[in-house]
Amino acid sequence: MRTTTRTPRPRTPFSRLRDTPLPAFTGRLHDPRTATAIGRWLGGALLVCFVTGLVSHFLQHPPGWLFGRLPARPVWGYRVTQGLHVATGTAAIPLLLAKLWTVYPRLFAWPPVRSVPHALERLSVAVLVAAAMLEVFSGLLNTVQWYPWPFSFVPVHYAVAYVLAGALLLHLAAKAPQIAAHWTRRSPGTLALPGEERDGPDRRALLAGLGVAVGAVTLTTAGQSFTPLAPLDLLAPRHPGHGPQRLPVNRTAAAAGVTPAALRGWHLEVTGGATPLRLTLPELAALPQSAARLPIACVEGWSVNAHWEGVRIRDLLRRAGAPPGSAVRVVSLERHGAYRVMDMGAPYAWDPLTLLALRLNGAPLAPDHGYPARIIAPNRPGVLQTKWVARLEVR
Ligand SMILES: Nc1nc2c(c(=O)[nH]1)N[C@H]1C(S)=C(S)[C@@H](COP(=O)(O)O)O[C@H]1N2
Ligand SMILES: [Mo]
Repeated sequence: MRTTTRTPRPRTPFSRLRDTPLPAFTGRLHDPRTATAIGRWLGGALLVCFVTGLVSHFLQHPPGWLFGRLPARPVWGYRVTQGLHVATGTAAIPLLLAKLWTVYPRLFAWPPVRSVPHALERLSVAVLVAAAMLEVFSGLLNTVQWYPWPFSFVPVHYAVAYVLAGALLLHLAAKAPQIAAHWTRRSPGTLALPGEERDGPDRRALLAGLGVAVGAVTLTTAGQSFTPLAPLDLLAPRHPGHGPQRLPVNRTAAAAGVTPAALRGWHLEVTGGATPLRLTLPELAALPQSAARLPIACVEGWSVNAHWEGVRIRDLLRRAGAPPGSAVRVVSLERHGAYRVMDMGAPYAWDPLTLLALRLNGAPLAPDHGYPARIIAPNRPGVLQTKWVARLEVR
């Protein structure tokens, strides 16, 4: 891009600013065709990210009417939707930066405001850019569990998603004629539209470079949830095989304050049914054991399949005299922490694959994986796979 620092200024109500120099942009790729070509990919990534984000939100925080209706199948459902959420959100970052580079000369358009509709359109673009930047970068920092802001991540990330979706729809409506005009590539022989470069080596190089950047970011991070790419997993915060018992850990026993002293005299209580239970670990291990191959799929984007063994929650519920179809509240012996208490609707609680797991990948649970007992259920976010379980309450 070549930039000069002075451009003649027409007389306008802003002529007080007449002598302020404005940059003039003669770079050939800041045109609507490039903006449209990049916008298509960015729009696709944001659409997938938005839909999978809604899935994640409703699985984690279901409203009352949905609570007992969430499906426990397919077992890998959340693994796929959350893997896509984090992968498309990550890919959106280079796409968004390239899109902003393409259009930023319009920041310096003169006059800055031509009419009331024009002012509103510029305002909506400001909201769009701010929401998009906040959304993708807060999501990126969440994947590394870094929260350098005073607000709580989940409600803000969720609310800004709607602001972004609304601003994006408005933007697409306002730009519909230009998008339609620039959707397809024009071959070198045909006439370019006003203000537009023909597709040539410049644009091809820019778009190819952007494709390489998106591909590189995706290939070096998607392995955290898509196991075939695990050998290329260089930039993701987690590697699927790294951790005790070949499973990553989000919160260690030490971080949760689950010490050997806290575990002394541990037993499981099942309350709220006709025949409340109180079981020691040897008593639990003597009950009929079941096995399940299920993933931990963390909301932060990593996921791994594992082999779990333990007692079916539904067997414990039956023994405790719980009415069929009841829901369960699971309480961890962890004292503080957002994931100490977890509610489970009937479709999960009575599913034959939902276990109070005692063993992982052929050995007793490591302390960091929830020893002596933890929940593992199909098609659920990792945050709800409660570790260090102390009590099940029939609801
Ligand atoms: N009691 C309790 N259970 C918990 C957590 C926690 O902080 N406390 N973290 C959850 C999260 S966010 C995830 S992703 C999984 C991870 O399980 P793992 O550490 O065994 O891989 O445990 C979940 N269970
Ligand atoms: Mo998690």
